[in-house]
Amino acid sequence: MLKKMRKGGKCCGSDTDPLELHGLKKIVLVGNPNVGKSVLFNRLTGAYVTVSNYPGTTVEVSRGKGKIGDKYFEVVDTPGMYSLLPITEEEAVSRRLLLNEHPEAVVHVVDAKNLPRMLPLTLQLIEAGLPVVLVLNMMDEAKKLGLDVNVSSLQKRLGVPVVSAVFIKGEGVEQLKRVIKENGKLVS
Ligand SMILES: Nc1nc2c(ncn2[C@@H]2O[C@H](COP(=O)(O)OP(=O)(O)OP(=O)(O)O)[C@@H](O)[C@H]2O)c(=O)[nH]1
Ligand SMILES: [Mg+2]
Repeated sequence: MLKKMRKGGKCCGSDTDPLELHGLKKIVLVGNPNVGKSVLFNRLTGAYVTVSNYPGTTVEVSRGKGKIGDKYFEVVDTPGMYSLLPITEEEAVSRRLLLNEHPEAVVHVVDAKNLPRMLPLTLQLIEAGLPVVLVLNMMDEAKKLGLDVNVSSLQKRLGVPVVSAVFIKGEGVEQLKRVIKENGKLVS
């Protein structure tokens, strides 16, 4: 089932299709549950999004259209996942999305307060050859706890771009867009 929604819940019912996603390159947002993926999705996409069941499943996936520079992208908000080796139906859907939809960028959103728990998935994504950008979200809370994350050292050690963010305040969104634009397809 496909629902085209105007953000805020009302169905758009429009003749022209502001959500033409066909042929656009994809940016896929992944990460553990509750790390801020959907907050980022809302900041990257315009007024219209589609929410549909992933084929053959009851898992809902949101898709919207975002713009970086003068280029439009399809942005995909995936269900929370802990590992690329799926246990839940949600994780299986996220894995299939990542491996089958050939994203231009895979934005791994993590909670900066819990890096040791979050980074194993980053490594799995990198090992799978995906074009990963790591986003350390919730830096506001990490700072309150006195945690100091060395972004450039992490970036060097992982070999992928790392961006710090506070998405509820919009911080980090422009830098993330810049990184995606500059890196093009992020795989070598
Ligand atoms: N303090 C703080 N809270 C944030 C930040 N980003 C998101 N949140 C909050 O974290 C909660 C989870 O955000 P979501 O965007 O729903 O998380 P999600 O990753 O989409 O979660 P799932 O859909 O369950 O996988 C919400 O209450 C947000 O308001 C941030 O940078 N700082
Ligand atoms: Mg979400």
